Parts: sequence; C-alpha cells; structure tokens
Amino acid sequence: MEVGVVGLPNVGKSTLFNALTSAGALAANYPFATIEPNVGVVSVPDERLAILNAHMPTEKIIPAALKVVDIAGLVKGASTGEGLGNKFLSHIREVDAIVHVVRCFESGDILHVDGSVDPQRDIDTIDTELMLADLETLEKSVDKHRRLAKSGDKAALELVAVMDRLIDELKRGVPIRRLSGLKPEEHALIRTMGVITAKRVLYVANVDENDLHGGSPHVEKVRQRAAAENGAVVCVCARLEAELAEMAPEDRAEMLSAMGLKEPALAAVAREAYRILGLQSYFTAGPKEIRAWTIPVGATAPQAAGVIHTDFEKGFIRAEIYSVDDLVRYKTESAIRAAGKLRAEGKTYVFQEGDVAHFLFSS
Ligand SMILES: Nc1nc2c(ncn2[C@@H]2O[C@H](COP(=O)(O)OP(=O)(O)OP(=O)(O)O)[C@@H](O)[C@H]2O)c(=O)[nH]1
Ligand SMILES: [Mg+2]
Repeated sequence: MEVGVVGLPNVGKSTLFNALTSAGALAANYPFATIEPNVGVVSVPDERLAILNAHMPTEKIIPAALKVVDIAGLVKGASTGEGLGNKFLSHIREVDAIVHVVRCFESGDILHVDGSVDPQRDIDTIDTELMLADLETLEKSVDKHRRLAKSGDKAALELVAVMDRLIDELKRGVPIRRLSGLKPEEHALIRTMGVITAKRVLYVANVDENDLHGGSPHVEKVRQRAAAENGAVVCVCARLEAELAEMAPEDRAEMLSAMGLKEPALAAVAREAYRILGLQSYFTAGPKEIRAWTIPVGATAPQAAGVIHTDFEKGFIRAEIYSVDDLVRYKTESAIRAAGKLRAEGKTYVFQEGDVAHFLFSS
C-alpha cells in the first residue's frame, strides 16, 4: 500500500514522514523545506504476527509494507506556478490514498503561510489545487480519446463519457472522491486516469502537544470534512511523534504511555488507511516464514491466493483456514485440526480479517 502526503508548506508533513518512517528527512521551520520528494517504506505494525510466531516459531516474519511519499507543500495558485508549483504531484498520482496534513496546533514560532491557523480554509486551498491539477490532467488527455471515440472506438467512447462528467464536476468544485452513483466499471476507469481527488483522504490533524486527542475546535472542523466524504481523521502531534520515532523501542513504549497514548502514529495511520481503502489482512504461517498479506474486504479465496501469486489464483483448489484466535486457544495447528476447527474452504469462501491460510492449488 502506498500513501502520498500533501498539505500547505510548513504544516509538518516531513515531520510526520519522519514520525512514520524514522527516516530523518529534513523538517525545518520555513516554507518549502522539502523540494525533492522523500520516499520511505515501513512495516505495518501488526501484533498478530508476534502472536503467530510465539505459537509456531518461524525463521522470518514479513509484515505488510507501507510506502510513504512526502512531497513539497502546495500553496494557493500552485497550479499556475506559485510556490514550487504543482509538478511534484506527479509523484503521488499512483498512490492508493492521500494523507492530508492539516495544521491544528497554535504556535507563534512556526510560520503559517496564510497567517493564521484555519483548517477549513487550508483544506479548501489544497483541495482546489488538487482539483485544478486533475482538470489539467483530464483536459490534456480527453481530446486524444475524443478523436478515437469519433472514429468508433467503443472503449474510448466510454472513457470520454466518464472524463466529461469528471471535468464537469471538478469545474463545479467537487473533488472526484465525493461523486456518488458511479458504477464499479467507472471506478475502475477512473483508477487508470491518475487523478488525485479520486483517492480517499486520511486527514492527519497535526495537533498541539497538550491536545493529543484533538479536543480543539480546529480538529472538529477537520472531522466534519472527513465525515462528509467517508474519510478519516487521525490526531497526531507530529513533532512529539518524530522525537518518539528516534528513541529506542523500550523508551518509546514508556514515553507513549506517559503521554497517555495507546499506540504510535504509524499504527493509527496504517489502520485508518486500511479502513478507508476497504482493506484487510490475512496470514500465511509456517516454519520458514510468517507473512501478512493485504486484500480487499470481500475478497474470495482464489482472489486472496492471487496476491501471493497469480498461479495460486488460477490453479486454486481449496484453502485450509483457521483464525489467529483459534491458534491462541488451541496452541498448535494440529490441535486446531484435531478440534475440527481447521476448515477446508472452496472457491466461493470470502476471507475474513485475521484468517490464517494454507492454499492447495494445481500448477
Ligand atoms: N509546535 C509544533 N511544531 C511542529 C509540529 N510539527 C511540525 N512542527 C514544526 O513545523 C516546522 C515545519 O515542519 P516540516 O515538517 O518541515 O513541514 P512541511 O509541511 O514538511 O513543510 P514543507 O516541506 O516546507 O512544505 C518545523 O519547524 C517543525 O518542527 C507540531 O506538531 N507542533
Ligand atoms: Mg517538508
């Protein structure tokens, strides 16, 4: 899974990037500190991997991976070249979800490019620039497809119809993610267009260190926005979390609980990103490796097998399934089998969160 971090300059995007990846990228108190994008890949924290390993020790544990791309800040007018312009958006056209960092902390020391803390205005500024970038992308390619459509190409005709609707809505100021009534095949087409406002948004409210749970009216504004578009909000004090990310793991846990936090920002960001993207995890487990796999909620057994290898999907025969909870209860796979809890599931089985699977397939 990949996420792209956007927001105004100097709101804490790179500080959040460091909190998530421990990468030590430049974060500095002036706008446009980031020019070239920062890219990091981190393991998605999942305590079930350690539980599986405790019951059947393995050689290698492979968590799911999350790629984070942190780009230059956007300002009003970026689409016409203000600030660093919007050319860095090309680095996030392929990501699965957008992480939009919104400044919610008050601080006289940290410059806000528009002079005050105002999440509603700031979100509008970024949304507008992203919509203008999408308009540019669509208007650039629609003419080419229109020509093909005129010559009778049916696929091009369908594509143009969808593009025209998107262009219309963007001109009215509606981000593509807010459109309703799109058919699954239209969603599939939109995914090929590289349009940014079609992606789900996880808002990170960068909160004050004495408002870690986001009780301020600023955060409330962000919550309202997210609720209106099936998005999500995670409250993070990016500066504190970046300091945490540099600590030794033992000290980190102690510091977290001293601050009254249940988990580090990475855990919350990854969980919410999975949720808004409709993703879940399943596991494969054996003496060589225990591994987490990411699949869409609702994936059938062959589809789940297909994320390991397309041959697994094609040659799928059946899956043997149990849950992490079964393992905690019965301690070993053979005890699970003896208790009749190791189920043989066929092609129509829909995977559940936390399933542990062995696949049988023909090659
Ligand atoms: N008080 C406070 N300051 C923060 C917080 N997060 C970031 N900052 C400070 O804000 C300044 C800008 O942070 P960056 O992470 O560089 O911001 P950015 O959004 O990446 O900025 P650009 O790359 O310039 O677009 C730095 O001085 C940070 O230390 C926070 O949670 N609280
Ligand atoms: Mg930065």
